[in-house]
Amino acid sequence: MNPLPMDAAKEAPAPQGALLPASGAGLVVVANRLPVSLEQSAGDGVRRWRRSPGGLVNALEPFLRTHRGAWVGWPGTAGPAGTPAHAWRHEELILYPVALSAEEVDGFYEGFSNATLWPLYHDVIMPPRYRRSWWDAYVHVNRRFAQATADISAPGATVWVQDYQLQLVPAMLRELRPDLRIGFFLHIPFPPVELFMQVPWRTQLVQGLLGADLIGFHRPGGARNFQWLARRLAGVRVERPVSEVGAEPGLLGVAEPESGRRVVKVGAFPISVDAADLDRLARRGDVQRRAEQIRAELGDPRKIILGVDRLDYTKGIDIRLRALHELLAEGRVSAESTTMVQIATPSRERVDHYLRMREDIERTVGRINGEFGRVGRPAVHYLHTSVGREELAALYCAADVMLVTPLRDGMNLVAKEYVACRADLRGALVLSEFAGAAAELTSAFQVNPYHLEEVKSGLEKALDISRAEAGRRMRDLRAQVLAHDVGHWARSFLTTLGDRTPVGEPAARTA
Ligand code: ADQ
Repeated sequence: MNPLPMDAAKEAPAPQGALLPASGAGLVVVANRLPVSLEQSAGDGVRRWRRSPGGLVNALEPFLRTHRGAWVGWPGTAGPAGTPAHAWRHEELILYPVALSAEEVDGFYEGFSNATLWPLYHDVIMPPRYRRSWWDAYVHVNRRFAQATADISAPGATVWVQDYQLQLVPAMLRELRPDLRIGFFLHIPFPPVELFMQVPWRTQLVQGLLGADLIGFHRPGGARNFQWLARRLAGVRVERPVSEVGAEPGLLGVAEPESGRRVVKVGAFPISVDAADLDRLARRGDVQRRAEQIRAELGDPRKIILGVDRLDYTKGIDIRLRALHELLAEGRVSAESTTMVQIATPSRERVDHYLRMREDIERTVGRINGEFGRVGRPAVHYLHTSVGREELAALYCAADVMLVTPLRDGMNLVAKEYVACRADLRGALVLSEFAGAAAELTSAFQVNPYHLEEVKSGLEKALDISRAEAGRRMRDLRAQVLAHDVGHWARSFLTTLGDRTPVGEPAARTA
């Protein structure tokens, strides 16, 4: 048995079993977080590691299982610096923790990842902060992730690095293990080139990503921005531009001292949800009954509006509240017949402007309820909490209008989850055109979140939609989401990564 290298080991039962196959893992997912979280059992009060619910781990599970898979990541609690990592098994997954000290969490995670890259990549909605000490922590922690991955990967293994926290890992890993096949996927938007050019360490970031064999983005626009920057900052040749619709990956020729030239593919792979699973869940009798109960608990309003988000300034929660407030004030929506529920998962609570944003949102909710609620009947129900999968599906089923208004979002899975849960073809989706999902969910009521009147009229139309129009729109949305689920996303990324057709020769056609 191997100990957990974190403080958490004191409170969680030690993980069981060992461990990595002697020859190493054949498929390694590298992500900032391990796909488990520490939860306290209501029964015996002991804290245990539980698999985090989530599309990513579910989607990758079949691949991980058939390829001696492992997952490298931070367990989410700060521990002593430099503790040696030990692989451990959780259910069917081999997990390889990278321990981060409190200072590393500050500099790498809360600093460079969440106060520099996150706002920069979301169109500088908040000003990014550029601090040298944060950058140093980012380099250092990326190197630790690269080393951990190099240690556990079998010869010739496939490695899939996830997201903005780990953009230097591909090049660091290639240096340590040139035999590996390395993919990288960015879950957030890739910014316009003018914004990216602000970063003092822009060349290092681009070179870090260029260590991959395949770099994936949600949208072709992000992939094209990256190609431009790679040419400009790293001098690589664009051998095939990313196409407008993103059907075929673009190709970059990177000069290498030994081999002469290495080809890096760059493409768009829009992520999705486990649509069939959600569809099944939402049809279950207990979930349907819970949806009815939610309606009753809300006082059987004629219309329920729902928002579900991590509490983040990119999500535009304030905008939707302002839109509702004005519609109520103008008498275009009545608090007697319409109720809004906003579920906001606590997020990044140690970062200053997240705290301020939370206070602003709560003040606005208070104001709306003060003006339009009555005893036992608030106009907005606001819950600062995370809810379980069944409860979330029931909320989706109960909601007449799903309001998704980010100022910028890589994809936005909530919009797709709502659609996957509406087998009854009822309900309407109001969706920001600045969410990656807008490119696929064209039958939603699309709105510009910077244009308050447009958000208001989108919401009004969605509230007043006829049964026939709702059915027509939802049928279109569901056709898209059910056919392009998260399994499709993972398969297409891994197939493109594994395809070693020499460049210049056509790839084998698939049926
Ligand atoms: P996020 O910014 O976290 O993801 P999103 O895509 O909406 O945003 O995913 C959030 C997930 O958390 C959804 O599965 C949702 O159901 C769940 N969730 C949110 N609030 C919840 C609550 N209160 N209780 C329970 N569950 C809740 C990042 C990018 C996105 C991109 C994804 C995937 O910012 O743009 O779509 O990664 O690539």
